[in-house]
Amino acid sequence: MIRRIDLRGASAPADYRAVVPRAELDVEAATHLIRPVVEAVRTRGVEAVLEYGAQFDGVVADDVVVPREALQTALDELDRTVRSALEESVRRLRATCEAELEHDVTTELATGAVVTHRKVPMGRVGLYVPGGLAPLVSSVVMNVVPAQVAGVGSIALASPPQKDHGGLPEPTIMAACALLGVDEVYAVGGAQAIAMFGYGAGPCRPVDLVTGPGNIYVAAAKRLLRGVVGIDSEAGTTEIAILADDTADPAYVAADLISQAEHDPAAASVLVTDSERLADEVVVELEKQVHETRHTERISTALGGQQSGIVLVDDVDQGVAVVDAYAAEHLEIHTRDAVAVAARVRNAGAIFVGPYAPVSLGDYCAGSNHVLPTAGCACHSSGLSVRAFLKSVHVVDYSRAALAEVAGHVGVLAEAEDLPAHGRAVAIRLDEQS
Ligand code: HSO
Ligand code: ZN
Repeated sequence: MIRRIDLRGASAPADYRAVVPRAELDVEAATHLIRPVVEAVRTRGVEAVLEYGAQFDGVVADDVVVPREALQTALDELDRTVRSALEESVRRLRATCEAELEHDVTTELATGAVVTHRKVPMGRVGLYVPGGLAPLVSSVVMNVVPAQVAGVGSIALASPPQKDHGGLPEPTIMAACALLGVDEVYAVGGAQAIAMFGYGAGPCRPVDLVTGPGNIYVAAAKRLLRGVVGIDSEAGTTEIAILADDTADPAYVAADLISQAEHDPAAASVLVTDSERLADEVVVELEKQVHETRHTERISTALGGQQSGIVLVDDVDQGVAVVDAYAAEHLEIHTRDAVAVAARVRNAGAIFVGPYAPVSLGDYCAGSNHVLPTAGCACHSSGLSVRAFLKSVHVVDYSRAALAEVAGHVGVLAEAEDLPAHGRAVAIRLDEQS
């Protein structure tokens, strides 16, 4: 059911990225498919958004706005245990967000020569929460909490309209919005939601930044819209990689591979191990556990897909090199000295250390964020955090004396670049009074 890739004994390939499992349909290919959607929303606005809602979500509607009363009603009707679990998730995430909140940094380079990096929240952001195969209520928390802690003033949220709910988003998603005080909510999904945020459409004004997870089409829309708006990272179809040695518990490893395969038939579950015995035991466990789950078909498809696999390596050192090349959205470490091994990994969206930190803890209640870079983007992008919602404005404040002190260097560099007017703009200030 899950393929094997044997890298043992092989002279190490120059680049493991070429040999690790990856999906056939990559984000770049998906951009070609959704370009017309983005273009239609840019030129025809909310009319196009509604048409795609009918086409992709099967919901015929004449408005994209979710009424505030519907949000409040959903909260009033929310199961009490779900509400308290959400509150715990919010509490833990808020604690880590507040701890990482960055403050202005002021440097005095000489007397009267001061540069400040002023941290300013984005003015307006668009947060995306997927509906798809599962209503990801937890993604409301993961998007909204860091935005609020950063101090973003205007927050809009979009989630796909649901046929079974009168064309509104999932009730738990609406309830979580009300719980967090987000009242600008749109029943819009997929690439059209990202385009609506980017260009503005009907009642939705354009935003400065779009964040949130989604499927490959959402990730592709973010790639196309980058530049028109800021984006957090390409958080597309979910992935888990597990680096394990012979000390790992095969039942835990299998359960965790299955947990992320549960998201999507295109989800990726990858085990990297130097223990053939563990690999065999994990396969036995997978076969047993997959049949005990609710979404057997979806999970089997994900595990059997070419994006998933068991990679056999000679030792943990080679394993670290392989997972670094793979740059997983989620990486679990089940080895001896897991803390030390985790410290050697550069590329991962989030690392889960040891047997008691499964990815699903991070999905809901660890206090970390589950909006993470996928498809190898973890080598250059980070998971969603307060920092994503802040900009740094450089504020330069020099006195005349401080300017005079460095004026000669400015003049020399201006001449070196054949831009004498640059030099003159400094000299003119000093000439007059000298
Ligand atoms: N594993 C997903 C997030 C999620 N899981 C939400 C359950 N609900 C991507 O990190
Ligand atoms: Zn998950």
